[in-house]
Amino acid sequence: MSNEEKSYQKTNINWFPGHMAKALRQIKEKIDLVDIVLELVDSRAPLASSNPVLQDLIKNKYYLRIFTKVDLADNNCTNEYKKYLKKHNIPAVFVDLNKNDAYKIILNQVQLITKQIFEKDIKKGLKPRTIRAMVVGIPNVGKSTLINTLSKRKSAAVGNRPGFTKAQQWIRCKDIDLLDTPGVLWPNLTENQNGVKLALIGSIKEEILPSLELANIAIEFLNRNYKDLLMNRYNIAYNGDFNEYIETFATIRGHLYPDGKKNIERSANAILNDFKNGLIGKISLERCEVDGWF
Ligand SMILES: Nc1nc2c(ncn2[C@@H]2O[C@H](COP(=O)(O)OP(=O)(O)O)[C@@H](O)[C@H]2O)c(=O)[nH]1
Ligand SMILES: [Mg+2]
Repeated sequence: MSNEEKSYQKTNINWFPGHMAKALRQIKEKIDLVDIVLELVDSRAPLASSNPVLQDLIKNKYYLRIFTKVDLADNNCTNEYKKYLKKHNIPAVFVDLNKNDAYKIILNQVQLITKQIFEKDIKKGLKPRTIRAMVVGIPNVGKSTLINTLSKRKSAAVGNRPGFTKAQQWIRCKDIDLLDTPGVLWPNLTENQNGVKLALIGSIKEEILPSLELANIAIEFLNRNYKDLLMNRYNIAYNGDFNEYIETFATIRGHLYPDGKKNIERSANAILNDFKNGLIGKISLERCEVDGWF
């Protein structure tokens, strides 16, 4: 373990688990090979899904934050983030990775940010080499989707490129080369109910809380902030009593055990799946510079 990791473990963080240390070590080992780090965060909870120590590690590297799943997030919240980032000159893009234009948006921004690296070559009339990037992020934010789609857009002839001794490490795409192992980071679970939010968006296993408790939190949050969406989806009035709500839900859905008893566990999971997959509507769990929303 490096001194840096040790100091992270000592000073910063008691939530810092071993696999996080490993991911950061891998990133550190490879960071010099790339021009830019692409960190994917979930637009529905961009703070909870970003990595708090990544910034320290990548210090002088070019860096782009990619807000994925913007199609699932609340447009009002997304616009607040956009405004904030613009005001503070922080490079970021907001994309639905299932849409084709996402890749153009990302590549354009990457080229813009890394332009300086290649300015000398361009001035000399040389063809600049391909940009090299590293994709990092917590589970389920879209790393594989991004990498798979970019690599499918590969141009037919990718020539031998000098400087790649270990060619197999790289996924060569049309306008960008990606390191083939995405850095899977571990989020900070203890602050600001991050763990609960990340369970709700599907980035960590729900076992952080029993599904009934998690569904209870989801319903109360939705009732507070997205009452109409909640009502539209299930058509059950929420009067503040979750047990009553989930029992009604189980009855309507026919979630029953063979003996006729209500299977409210199944109902809770149905709600959590709907939430995770965006079926209740465009919902954000965090707002920019607004506390107490979740
Ligand atoms: N709606 C939506 N779904 C996405 C988006 N990006 C990824 N997904 C889905 O999210 C899930 C996790 O994506 P994946 O690429 O496996 O995430 P990884 O764990 O970071 O590699 C998959 O079902 C993707 O289809 C997006 O921008 N919008
Ligand atoms: Mg993956």
